[in-house]
Amino acid sequence: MGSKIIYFTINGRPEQAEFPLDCPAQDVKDLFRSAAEAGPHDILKLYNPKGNIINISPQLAPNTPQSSYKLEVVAANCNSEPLQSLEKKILIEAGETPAIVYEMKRQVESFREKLESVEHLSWLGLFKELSDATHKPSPFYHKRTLRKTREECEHVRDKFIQMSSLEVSDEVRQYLKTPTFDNWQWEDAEIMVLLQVMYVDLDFISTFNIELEVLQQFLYQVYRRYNNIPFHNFKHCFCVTQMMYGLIWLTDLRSTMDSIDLLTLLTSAVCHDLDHTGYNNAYQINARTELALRYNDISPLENHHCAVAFEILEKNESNIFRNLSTDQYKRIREGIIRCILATDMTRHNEILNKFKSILTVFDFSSKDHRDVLMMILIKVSDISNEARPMDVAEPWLDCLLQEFFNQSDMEKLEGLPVSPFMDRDKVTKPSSQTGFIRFVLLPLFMELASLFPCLELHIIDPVRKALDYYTEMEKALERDTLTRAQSDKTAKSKEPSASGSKEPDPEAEAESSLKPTAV
Ligand code: BYE
Ligand code: ZN
Repeated sequence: MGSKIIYFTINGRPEQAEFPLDCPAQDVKDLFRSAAEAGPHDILKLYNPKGNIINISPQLAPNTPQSSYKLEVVAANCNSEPLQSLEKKILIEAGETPAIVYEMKRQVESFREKLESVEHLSWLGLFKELSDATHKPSPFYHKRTLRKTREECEHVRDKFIQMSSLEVSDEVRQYLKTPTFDNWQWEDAEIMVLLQVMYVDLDFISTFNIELEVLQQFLYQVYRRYNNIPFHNFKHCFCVTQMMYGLIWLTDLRSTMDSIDLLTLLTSAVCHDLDHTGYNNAYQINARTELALRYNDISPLENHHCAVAFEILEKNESNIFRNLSTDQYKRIREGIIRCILATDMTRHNEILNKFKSILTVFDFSSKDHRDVLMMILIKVSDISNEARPMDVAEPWLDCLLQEFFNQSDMEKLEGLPVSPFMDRDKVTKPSSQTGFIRFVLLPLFMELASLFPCLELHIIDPVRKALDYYTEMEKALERDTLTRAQSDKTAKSKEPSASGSKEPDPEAEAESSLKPTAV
């Protein structure tokens, strides 16, 4: 039988471990324990390059020195002072330490660990990776890392300008019109070129007399004002815009709507999440943020995205509408505001019901009807990840849950209400997604497909596949939880005083990748 080599670093020092493929689990753990020079009561944490904690087990995926794991030791016996003296007092009075004190100690310990290890809480100044002498904790740490730096922006802008003079192939131009497009293959500067291609290929440049430098400046300002957050970032902006672009071609919207409507749709998609900070409206309102205050709790985020859009469009050098007539500009501004405000999911039923009520008599010559359709189109594009191929869609769900979990962590820390669907202790990938697809996505998509039957194939079928996929994953997860509970029971009955080994059963690890990513 062969052996396996695992590359990892400990305190920045590269190490490699070799063990036979049939090595017992305990031996593998001991191997890492000695590499870390850790004591028997220390806790070992192994991270993959993505920053997720992974199990130390014989099933560890082999890696290369370039994708090495990171091993960390956490001393287990650094109890907090007040608890220790409390424990002593109780010990004197009660004779033995009650279980509840142990439980309390465990909770304090796990909370401390979280404060020290969760990067997005690093502005608290407790984050391990930053707690060297050079790092000055600041309450603005989060604000500083949220925004893109000037260097980053200018680098991407220069690359974009350089690339935009190159010809984009017909093959890519066609691929860009389909919902199967894979956003993960393209870097930000390339994405900006692709956005430019969309404006060109819909003939907006000639129809509205848009100068190429103005379009480029506009796209650059948009890029700059999407923040570095897990989900509502520039790549999300691109995906939503690209889905809108795909829908325009698939439904042959150019034959039923005028260019102003199409320009409104595409530009609304581009701008619809500008300067999102990763915290939703409920948070804005509960935390009484500046945005909630400014917009009186009425769609604070969407109002802000829209205001930032027109801040960019107010500048002559980035105003792609600067050659439009006053009337045209008025119409497009009204349309963009309507579309972006329609992306507030608390208005979902209101908008869907309005669409349903006009569907049977839908008339493209009615402005009211077209306005509702445009709101539906941006809503569909906005939440359409699951209409994409599985390997494109699934990472987006990980990103979304990570952003949600970051928010709920902050809410817990600030004592604000926590939405159950954002709570990492309550939500799993499949449980959240099956409900969402059944009750939100499919009902919405099916109404649109009843107006445009060709969409059945392009967006409904993949969503149905995704539902099957997550339903299977949910079942597997349930089985996994059951076996885990059973093997826990047998382990306890075999060895009543088994101490310490809290690591999960390595046999259950095969399925553990189905659980939501630990963040
Ligand atoms: C929505 C609202 C705000 C931000 F947890 C994002 F189950 C979304 F609710 N989107 N966009 C795409 C989604 C998706 N929400 C969900 N699934 C998506 O695919 C469900 C969520 C994971 C949860 Cl609706
Ligand atoms: Zn969005």
